[in-house]
Amino acid sequence: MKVLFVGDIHTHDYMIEDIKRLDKEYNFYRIVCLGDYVDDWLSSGYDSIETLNKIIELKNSNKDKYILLLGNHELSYLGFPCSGHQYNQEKEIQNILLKNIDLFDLYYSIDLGDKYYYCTHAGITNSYIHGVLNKINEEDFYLYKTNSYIKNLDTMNNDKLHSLHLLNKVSSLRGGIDNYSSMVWCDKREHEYFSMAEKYLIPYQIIGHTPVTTVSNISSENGVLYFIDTHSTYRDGRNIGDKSYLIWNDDKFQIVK
Ligand SMILES: [Mn+2]
Repeated sequence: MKVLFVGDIHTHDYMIEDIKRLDKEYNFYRIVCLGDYVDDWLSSGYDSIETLNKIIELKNSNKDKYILLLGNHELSYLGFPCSGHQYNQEKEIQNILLKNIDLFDLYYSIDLGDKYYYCTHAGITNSYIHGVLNKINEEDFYLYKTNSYIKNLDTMNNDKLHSLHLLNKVSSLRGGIDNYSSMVWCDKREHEYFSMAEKYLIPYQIIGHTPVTTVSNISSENGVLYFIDTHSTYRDGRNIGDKSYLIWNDDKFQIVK
């Protein structure tokens, strides 16, 4: 089984060509896009619309193969604006997202080797589990104990438009005032801090959102967190990362271009 993981696209159309090229070469079982399709330092609202339409077209071409997750920049057009928000075309971007909301997910989980990996835009910390996911339904928490947060993730995903406020948790590392960040906002530094301090409740994850110079991971005794946003740029358009992709190739992870 082969799987492609795609980090933040941010209107970079060359990435959609990369996806098609790599799929011809590997014939992936799944292609998981980790969100943030819209908004870039140097792009316009029209670029966001174009990229969004292209990614939706891909999804519609094979709904099982393509997994589209939502990022904080999509949330920006669903009621929680963040930096980079393109006000001129905001209604049009919002309409595209609302019309196609069933094509998007908040998370995706997949069995790779003998490990169960959770993919989200920014990663799920223990703090977010304790602070939000375990509290959605206190009664269920006592009934289901350890796996209630997984059940609540699913509940959120099935009712996305009524769960968006639960994603609006932003720590000071990303300019917010909350004590921890949600799974579309969490900075890599929060994961580094917690993975050293305590065992992760969701120990295997694949994460975008924080730009990295190449696909990299934080591994600890109980798990591995992969960071794959290698395509984001500085404000002036210079690349931060090396534009590499993470793939699962039958029995192991590989980094490809
Ligand atoms: Mn992001």
